Amino acid sequence: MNFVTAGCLAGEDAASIAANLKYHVDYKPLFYPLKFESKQAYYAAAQSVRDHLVKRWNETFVHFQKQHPKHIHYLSMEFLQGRALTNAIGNMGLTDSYAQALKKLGHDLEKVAIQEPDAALGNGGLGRLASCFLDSLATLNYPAWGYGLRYKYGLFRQQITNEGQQEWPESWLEAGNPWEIPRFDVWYPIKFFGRVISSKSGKKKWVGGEDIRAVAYDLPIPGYKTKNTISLRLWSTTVAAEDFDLVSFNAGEHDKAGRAIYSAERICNILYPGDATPEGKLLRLKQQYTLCSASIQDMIARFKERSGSGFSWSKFSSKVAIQMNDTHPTLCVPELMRILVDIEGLAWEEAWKITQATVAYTNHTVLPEALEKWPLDLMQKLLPRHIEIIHRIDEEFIKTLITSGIDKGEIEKKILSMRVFENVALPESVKSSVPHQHGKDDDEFNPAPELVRMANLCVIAGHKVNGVAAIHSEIVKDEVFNDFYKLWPEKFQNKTNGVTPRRWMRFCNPELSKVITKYLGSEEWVAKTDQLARLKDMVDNKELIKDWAAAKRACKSKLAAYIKEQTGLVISPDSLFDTQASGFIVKRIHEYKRQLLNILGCIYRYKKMKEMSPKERKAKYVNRVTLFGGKAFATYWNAKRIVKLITDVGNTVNKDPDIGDLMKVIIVPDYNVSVAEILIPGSELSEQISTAGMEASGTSNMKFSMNGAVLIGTLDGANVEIREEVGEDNFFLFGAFAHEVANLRKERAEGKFEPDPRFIEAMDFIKSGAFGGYDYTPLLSTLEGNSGFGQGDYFLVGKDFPDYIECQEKVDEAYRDKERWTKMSIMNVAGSPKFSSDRTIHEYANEIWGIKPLPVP
Ligand code: NBG
Repeated sequence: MNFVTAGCLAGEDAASIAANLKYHVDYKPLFYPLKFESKQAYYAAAQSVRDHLVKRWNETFVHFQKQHPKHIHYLSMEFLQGRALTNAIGNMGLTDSYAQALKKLGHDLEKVAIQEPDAALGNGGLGRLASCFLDSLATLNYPAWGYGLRYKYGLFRQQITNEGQQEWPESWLEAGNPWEIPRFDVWYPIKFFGRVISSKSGKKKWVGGEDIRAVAYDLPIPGYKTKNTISLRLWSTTVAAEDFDLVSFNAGEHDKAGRAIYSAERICNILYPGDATPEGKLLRLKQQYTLCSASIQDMIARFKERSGSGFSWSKFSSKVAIQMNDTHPTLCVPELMRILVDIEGLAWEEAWKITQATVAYTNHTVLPEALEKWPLDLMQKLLPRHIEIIHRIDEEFIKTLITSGIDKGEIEKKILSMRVFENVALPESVKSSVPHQHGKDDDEFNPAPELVRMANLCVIAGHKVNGVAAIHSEIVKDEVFNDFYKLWPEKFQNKTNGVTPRRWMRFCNPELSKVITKYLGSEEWVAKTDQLARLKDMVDNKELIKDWAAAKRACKSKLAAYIKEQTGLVISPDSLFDTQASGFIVKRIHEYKRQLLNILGCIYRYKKMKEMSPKERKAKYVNRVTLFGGKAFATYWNAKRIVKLITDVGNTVNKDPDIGDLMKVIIVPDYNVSVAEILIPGSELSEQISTAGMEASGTSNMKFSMNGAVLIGTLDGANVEIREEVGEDNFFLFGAFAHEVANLRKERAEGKFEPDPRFIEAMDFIKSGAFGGYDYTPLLSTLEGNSGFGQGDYFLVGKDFPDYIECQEKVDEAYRDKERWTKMSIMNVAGSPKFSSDRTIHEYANEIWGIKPLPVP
């Protein structure tokens, strides 16, 4: 019997795929068997595609197993994968076959694909970057593993009502996840709490406490136009069967019987559980440790297996590289040390050498308040052996500093700011070498909390430290880690972020992709984005301009239809589509993205329009739809007030008969990867308006630009490099520069800053009740006087406001000239080659990880 034609194994042509789809419908039903609607078709398609993936995934594993190349292991608390179906068949070159096969069965691929829930195991840029990196790693044939946690609930589902935002749990696993391969054969023990015992020989052992298991779930990640298919391994937590308390259960104490199970399972309930309470902090630490411990045990097991008789620890770092995506996976460092020293019996010095040669750290934020610090007592309780190890790392580091030639008068200050611990007494062994110690030992010392600075540990242990855009990496060297930079300049690098052109151009924007392919002559640009630069020479080609504008318009119509479906609002595709949808408004630090500046600009504009005659309005402004996408952290009140303000402004403006199509203000609900895939291609102007120096890089700026949106932005993060690549004339620049910000804040705090009357006018308009009776005082007061973050208007909304609205007037002027605008759009795409994550990954591979491509034959 031929299994391919019988449909058990998938061939690659439409007929055998259709047979395979039928096979999955008939033999692996997930639904009531008499129905075959889009949902059932999606699950059948997903299982069928998975067959193809598993085949490639197995072949890749076998090849890597034999060749034993060096692998990168990318550890991240977040992976924002989005939907898998379109991406998987696109990368494997099976889109047409699947579309035809589904058609044979009465289905439309697009309608089937939107049945898939988003895998939203992340908050924003950091998690989406990790997912783009996996796509590039697979595409470029690099040996790699992604490691994360399998959260039961993704980032919450957002509903927008007249009250603003409401949150609902995102139960993405409710109907199962057809893409994952549960690996019940791959699990590792994870311990919490307990105590450390020493043997006579001084060997340490961590015993007692709570034992759980981390079980692997693998998601195959296919590369584009290659067989190579790597793994994203997500850990789920549970306990061994014997930990179910049968005796209690039978005695009717059901809660007690299940306590151990629930304690283990809740580790993977959600990403970033609230950490205001000690219980919340403990849970987050448990998550971080689970990720690190399970992943490292897994790497070591594989290293041993693949090394066979050639096994030697001296080869570990030539086979294993670990990237810590921000500080969340810092515990990799003491965990690797613990395993090497306590379990494998290596000497401290050798273990430290191996650890340092293995781990590297990426910093994703310059905001000091966002660098993680954990209470020492909590860590001590949860991870007693790791704290001993961290004490030793701290002590050795202080000794290094003392002998590093730092001026005697400076040394104490440097030690206190650079060591791993904060507010912790200095180790006995170094006390005599430090001239005068203020701190713990002074009687009058204020008992500040004892903390573990995760970022310092990362910098001390990592062999490389990188920022994520040129300007950010400079700030990392000059400010955030300046002392470390002076000590170890060779550790510091820049790796400007990138995004995958597969998901973010080719698959989400088939309309524009078709035009690009037509003019470049082939689809090679999808893997080799350098080709896009050739569009520069064609920018005056009238045919191209016409085709380009038509493609953009098709994307806008799609977006307009989506907005109508989601919000009931009708918008005209002839308007300028102006979007701010960058990541999520999480926690107070994200006020730096300044959605408030954008909405205040809308408010000012609306007020001016109302003051004009209809004729004047039409002459001065172009029709514009301002779109917002983003989620406010549930307990971050100011962010929620901003959402409410946008909603209120929309409710007033969108219904105003004087205004009509001149202005619409809309929040696109539940912004996530899939929504972005519609929103970004349909946008013409992208708001990248953070306070200069505060956005590490941004990645939506790259996605918008490579989909032909023109940026209005500050000189911040990757905006700086985007402007260089696309040309000054194709970027609307405004606002204070990063180097001016500190001084401007100082002036503001000293009361020397006189806000522009137009800014006051916009604020007063809100206060007048023009948008309803909601009390916006707490929000508006952050822009005035000394409140909020210590100084009034920390994010310089008032300072940048006049420049911003004047710049928006230039946007209007430019948009009136449709041909000029289209050329700017083309120049943005032509300037985007640098922002492919393929470029970023090559740089990491060559300059940090030392890995080489290994294509599966
Ligand atoms: C974010 C930055 C963005 C950057 C992404 C990816 C965190 C901590 N940082 O500017 O705010 O683009 O990381 O590097 O999420």
